[in-house]
Amino acid sequence: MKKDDEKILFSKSLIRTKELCEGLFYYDNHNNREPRHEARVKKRLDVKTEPETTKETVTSGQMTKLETNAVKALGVLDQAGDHMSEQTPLPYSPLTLRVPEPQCRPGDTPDFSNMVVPAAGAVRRPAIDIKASEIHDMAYSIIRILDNDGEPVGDWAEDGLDDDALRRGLRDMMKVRAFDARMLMAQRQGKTSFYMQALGEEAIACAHAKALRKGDMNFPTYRQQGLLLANDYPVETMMNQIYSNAEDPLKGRQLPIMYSSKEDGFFTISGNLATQYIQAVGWAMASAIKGDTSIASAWIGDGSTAESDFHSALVFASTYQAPVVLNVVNNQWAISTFQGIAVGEGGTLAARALGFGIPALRVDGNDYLAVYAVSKWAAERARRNLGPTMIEYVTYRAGGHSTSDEPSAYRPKEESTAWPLGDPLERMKEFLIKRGAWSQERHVQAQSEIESEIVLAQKSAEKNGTLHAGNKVSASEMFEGVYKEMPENLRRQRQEAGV
Ligand SMILES: Cc1ncc(C[n+]2csc(CCOP(=O)(O)OP(=O)(O)O)c2C)c(N)n1
Ligand SMILES: [Mg+2]
Repeated sequence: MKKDDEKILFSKSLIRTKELCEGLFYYDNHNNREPRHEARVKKRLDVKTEPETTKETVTSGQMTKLETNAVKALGVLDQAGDHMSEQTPLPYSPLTLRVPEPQCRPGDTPDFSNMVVPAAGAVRRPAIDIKASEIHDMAYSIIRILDNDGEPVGDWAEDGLDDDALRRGLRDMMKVRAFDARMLMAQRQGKTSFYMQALGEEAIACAHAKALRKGDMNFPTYRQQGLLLANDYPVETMMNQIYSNAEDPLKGRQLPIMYSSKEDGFFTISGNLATQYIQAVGWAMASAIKGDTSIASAWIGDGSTAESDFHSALVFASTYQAPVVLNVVNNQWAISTFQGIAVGEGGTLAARALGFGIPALRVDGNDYLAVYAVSKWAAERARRNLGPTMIEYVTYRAGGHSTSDEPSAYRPKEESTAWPLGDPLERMKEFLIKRGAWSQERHVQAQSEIESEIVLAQKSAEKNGTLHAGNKVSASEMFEGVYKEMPENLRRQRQEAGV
C-alpha cells in the first residue's frame, strides 16, 4: 500500500498508541490533533477518548515524522509505513520498576533473618591457583574462622598468626577505635571541620595491612585509616592533617581525613569514589610492565560499586591478569542508602567478579583471623602472577557515615547491636583470652596505654594549631608542588593574592 494516498484507519490501536505515546501525540477534547506547543501543557487525563467507539481517519501523509515512527514502533504501521493488522492486547498488567527497600526503618525491630551466615570453618580453602569457575559458590558464602565460642576452626585457620601478631592485631583495632573516638569528639568541639570513623569495620584494614609487604600500594577510601595505624604511621601526623594546622603534611590541599603516604603504601585518598579501582588496576599493570614484584590493593564500598569505574577496572584487571587485590567493603550502607540498591536482590557484590572470570571470595569482615587469611591468600595469588582476586568483606558500619550524618533518621538505632557477625574487637578479645594469650586485666591496661598515646599525640598536634586556632600553612603553598613549572595564570593569581 502506498504511504501517501491510502487511508489508514486508527481504531483501538490508535487509542492505545495515543495513550502510550503521550508526548508524541496531542489531541484536544474533541479528539482533534492540536499544535504541539498548546497540547504540551495539557494533562493526559484531560484527553477524553472513548476507546471502543472513537475512530479517526488520517492519511499517513498527514502524519508528522515523529508520529509515523511512533505508530511503526507500536506495530500499527510496518517498517515500510504500511498498515499492519491490529495487535492483540497482552494479558499482562502495566510494567513497573522494582525499587528495593531495606528490611527495617527507624522504629522497627532490627531484622537480619534473611542473612545466611554459614558456620565458621564451613567454607573450604582452595588451592592458590584455582580457577574462578571452580569456586563460584564461594562468591555466595561467607568464610569465617572464629566460631560463636571464639574458637578458630576450619582450613582457613591453619597457618595462622602467632600470639604476638594476634595481640598486635587486637591492639591495632583498639588504636583505630580510640583514635576515631577522639577525633569525633574533636570535630564536635570545632577543632576540625569533618571526620569519618571506621567503627565496627576495624578488622578489615588492620588485618589486610598485615597481608601486604613494603612496596605494595593500597588505593584506599576514607574508611581505611587502619592501614596506616596498623603500620605505625604517626598518629600526630594524621591529627595535624585533621586539624589543618601548620604541620599538615598535605599543606591544606586535602580534606582532613584524606591522607597520603607513598612510603607507607597508602595512595592519596580521592573523594571521587571508585576512582581507586581504576587507579589500582593501572598501578598493578604498571608494576607488571616494569617487571617489578609489588602488587596493588584496591578499595571500594558497597555503594560505590554502582560506579562505572568499578566495572571498567574489572575489565582491565581480568583481561591483563593484573596483580591486584580487589577489596569491596560491604558495610550495608552507603550514607543513607542500603546495600540492596547497589547489589539488587539475590546476588552478591563478590559475584560481580565472576562474569569477568575473576576468583571472588566473601569473608566475615568482623573476624580478624578470616580477613587476614583471605587477604594473604589473595595477595599471594597476585604476587605469584596468578592475577586478580576479589574479596567482599561482609561487615556493618556501626557509626554514622561521617560527622555530617545522623543514621537514626534512616535505620533503627539498635541495628548495629543486632548485626549477626558481632563486634570485631570483642570477638578477637574473647578468642585471645580463650587461647590464654590475653586477659581482662591486660585488656584494661592496653586500653589505657592506647588512650594515653592518643591523648599525648593530640596535645602535641594541638600545639601546632587546630581548625580555628594557631598557625596555618601559608597560602602560597597552594600554588606549589603541582606543576613542575608554574603556568602563567597561576603566577598571576599568586601575585594578585600577594603571597
Ligand atoms: C563519584 C562519587 N559519587 C558520590 C559521592 C558522594 N558520596 C560520598 S560517600 C558516599 C557513599 C559511599 O558509600 P559506600 O561506597 O558504601 O562506602 P562507605 O561510606 O559505606 O564506606 C557517597 C555517595 C562521591 N564522593 N563520589
Ligand atoms: Mg558502604
